[in-house]
Amino acid sequence: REYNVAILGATGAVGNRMIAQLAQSSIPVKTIKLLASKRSAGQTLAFRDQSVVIEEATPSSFDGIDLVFASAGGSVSKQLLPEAVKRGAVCVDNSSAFRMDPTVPLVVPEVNPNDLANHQGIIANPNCSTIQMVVALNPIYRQYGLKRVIVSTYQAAGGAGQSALDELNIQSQAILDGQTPEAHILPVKSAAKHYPLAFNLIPQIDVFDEQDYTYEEWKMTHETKKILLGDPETKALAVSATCVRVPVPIGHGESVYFETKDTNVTPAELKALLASAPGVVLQDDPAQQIYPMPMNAVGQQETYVGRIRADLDQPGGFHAWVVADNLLKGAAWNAIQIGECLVEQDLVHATIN
Ligand code: A2P
Ligand code: 11C
Repeated sequence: REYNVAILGATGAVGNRMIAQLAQSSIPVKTIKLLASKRSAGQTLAFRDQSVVIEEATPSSFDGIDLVFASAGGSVSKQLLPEAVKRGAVCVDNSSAFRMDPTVPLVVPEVNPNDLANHQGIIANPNCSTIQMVVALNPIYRQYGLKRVIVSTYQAAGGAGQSALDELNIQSQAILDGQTPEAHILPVKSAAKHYPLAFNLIPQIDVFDEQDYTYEEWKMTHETKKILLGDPETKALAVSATCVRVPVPIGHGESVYFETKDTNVTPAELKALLASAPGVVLQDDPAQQIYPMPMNAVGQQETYVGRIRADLDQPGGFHAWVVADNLLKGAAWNAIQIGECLVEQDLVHATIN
């Protein structure tokens, strides 16, 4: 079987990469439709050797479409994906709009591919910082059990979209030219205040909740629990996060502290486990200064793990450093990989509600 595929948000930082990842994937594509806002309609983008005219996304854009990959923001997904499902399409959505819906599987193919079987037309792609962390933690969780995770993130500008990437470049040049940089995008476009990211760190990603966590931090807690344990509210695993934007274009880094239930496990055993874990590349040789870095992860589909060491005081406590291309494994590649799983499991079909 071949599929009529649409990419919603095709002109964005993630959408662009969805086109490239789809082109290399095992998904048999019969036709491709590239959708964006009215602003981009009429422009062209390449899919393989084909030049495709971008169309404005409307409900009728999804007539005859089998499979949709969406990355045009939560409000566009909320408005258009139910329309696509009504027309018989299966949608993989990169926004946070549906992730906590109990009827929507939240999937990282290395971790919980079996959750796809119960989809009702929409599958959610997790947040980028959650994805790379669970790829690294899942083998440890399955083998040794996990009690607690405390993560501090070092998140690249590209996570906030093409406009944030562009602004980082402009600000960096302005500072090098001796000018005062302007800031309009970060930490949150709609917020009252904006701060330059160039030559700076911003400890705010997304808006704050009533407990003074940012929504990005909230997502890491609840998405990790839903993916690993099937319940976003479970107390069986403690997860807390501090998320920081750093002036790196692409590639999120994470300092992950975790406590295993089995307190006899050694760093050598964790390294051996991760060396053969799906989607993981172990880069851990302090003597040779081998460890993961964002610039080496750019353009790669894998999650890189290193700096594994035992906590000095807490039995069963460990530290690790986890890096991935947030726009690929954290977004476009994970979404296309979900598409490959849907095709392999013959799950690209309209649902009966
Ligand atoms: P456009 O380029 O036409 O604005 P990013 O995450 O890099 O900012 O990209 C956002 C993506 O979402 C872009 O492809 C953008 O298209 C698309 N988009 C924004 N608003 C809409 C909309 N109302 N309908 C369809 N696509 C949209
Ligand atoms: C960032 N993690 O780096 C965000 C981007 O929920 O999919 C992705 C937000 C999301 O800014």
